[in-house]
Amino acid sequence: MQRAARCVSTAPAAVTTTRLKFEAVSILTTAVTAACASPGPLPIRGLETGEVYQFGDYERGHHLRRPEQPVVRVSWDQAMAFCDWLSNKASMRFTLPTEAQWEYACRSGSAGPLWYGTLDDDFSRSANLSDATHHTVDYPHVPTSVPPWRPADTRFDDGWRVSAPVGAFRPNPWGLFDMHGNVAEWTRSTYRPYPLIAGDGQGDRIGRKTVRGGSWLDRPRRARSAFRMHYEPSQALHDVGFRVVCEDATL
Ligand SMILES: [Ca+2]
Ligand SMILES: [Ca+2]
Repeated sequence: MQRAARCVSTAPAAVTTTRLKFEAVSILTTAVTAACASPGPLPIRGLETGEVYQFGDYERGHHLRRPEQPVVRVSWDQAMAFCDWLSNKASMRFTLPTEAQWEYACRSGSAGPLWYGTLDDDFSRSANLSDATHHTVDYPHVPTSVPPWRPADTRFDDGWRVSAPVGAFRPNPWGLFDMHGNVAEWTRSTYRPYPLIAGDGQGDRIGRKTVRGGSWLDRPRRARSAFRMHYEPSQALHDVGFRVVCEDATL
C-alpha cells in the first residue's frame, strides 16, 4: 500500500489523511471480511430506500456500499480488527484516532462549531449533511410529501441523500475530507463525561465508544467539531464508518 499523502502531527500520533482513507476504504469490503474471523463477514446489505429506511436485501433503495463510498455497518470491534490487520500488512502501527485526536484534526485550527463556519453557513460544498436533497423522495410507490420526522436543514442542498463518494466535498484547511458529515466515525475512545482523562484511547472493549462528526443523516448541529455520539462496540450502524491513524514515527 502507499503511504499517506498528508499527515497532521499530534503527540504522540500522526493523524492520517484522506489518501490513506481512500485506500483503506477501497480494500475494506474484502479486507475486513478476511481480517475478521470474529465476529464474521460483513453483512451484505447495501440498499436503503429513499423514503422509509429499510435494510433488507430485497428492498430497492440507495446503495451504501459502492466501492467509492465510505464503509458503513462496521462495528468498533471490526474497525479495530481491521486496524490490526492493516498494521500487520503494512508493518506500521495503525489504529483508530482517539476522540481528542479526531477533534483536533477536525477543527484544523478553528474555534467555531464547524471548521467552515457557523451552524447557519451554507454547507453544500463543505459537508454532506441532512439537506434539501435528503428531504426529497424519488421512490415511486410512496407519496412525495416530506415526512415531518426526518430532520433536515432544507436551506441548503448538498446534492446527496445518503453517503457521497469519499472526497466529494472541500477538505478542511489541513487537507482532511469529510470530517463533518458523510458518515460519522468511530474513535478509539471509550465514552466518558468530560473532562477526558489520561488513557481515554486505550482501545479496551469495556464501555460504549465515542463516534464523531455526524453523517448524511444529521443536521449541522449534530455534526459539530465538539458533538459526541456513542454506541456499543458491537453495533454496526448504517451511517457510521471509520478512518485510521498511523502511529509510525517515521511518517
Ligand atoms: Ca446530504
Ligand atoms: Ca465523516
